[in-house]
Amino acid sequence: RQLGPGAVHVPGWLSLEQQRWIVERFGEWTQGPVPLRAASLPGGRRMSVRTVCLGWHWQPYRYSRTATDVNGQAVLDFPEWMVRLGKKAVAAAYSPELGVDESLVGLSDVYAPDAALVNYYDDGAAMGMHQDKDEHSNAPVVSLSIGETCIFRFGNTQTRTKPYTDLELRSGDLFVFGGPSRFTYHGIPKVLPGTAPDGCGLDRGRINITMRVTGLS
Ligand code: MD5
Ligand code: FE
Repeated sequence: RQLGPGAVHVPGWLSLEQQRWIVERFGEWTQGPVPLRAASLPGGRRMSVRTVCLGWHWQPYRYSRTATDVNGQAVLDFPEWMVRLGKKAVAAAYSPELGVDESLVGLSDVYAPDAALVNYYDDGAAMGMHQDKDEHSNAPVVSLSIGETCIFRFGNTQTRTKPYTDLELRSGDLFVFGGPSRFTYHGIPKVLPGTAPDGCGLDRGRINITMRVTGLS
């Protein structure tokens, strides 16, 4: 379950009940001040993934408190329950039983995410290979998946090409990316239509929540 140093996959970490509850919150977030939007890249192309943000609004290459590229509104606060869930996620992934490096064990107590990017993939959506380096912090990123299964491509820190490992992320899976793996190139080549499990709360598409520490104030 450790794909690289500090990159830990915990399949089935969320219960179906937790997944359904989060899908309900997702419905509220998308009806909040800033709607789901497909971000525009500097070249002018639009991403196929749509995102709603909590705490800080993300646009390619920067974070802000207001969605200046959408409607100028301030984003919703980062919820306290999600801070607690993030700490639990880091504790679950970085446990000595899983064989992670000593230096990562105990990180969960100080882990305090302040931004979440909530991505929605409909059938056909994908995300190209990239690094997450808009944060001014090297704290871990916590990733939670709900709904349809996707192919996740975990690459290397040097190039956006091979070598990489492809694996499936399923509804309820946790992934934590920290330590030496924090700046690994990664992407989502595809989502597998019709694979959402009964009872996860989502019929179509895939939700991914990433919790981050922006390092901003
Ligand atoms: C997703 N989201 O499934 C993925 C999960 C994004 C994004 O990539 O930027 O919104 S998070 C995967 C991730 C995050 C940080 C570091 C690494 C992977 N990594 O080092 O491989 O929508
Ligand atoms: Fe990413």
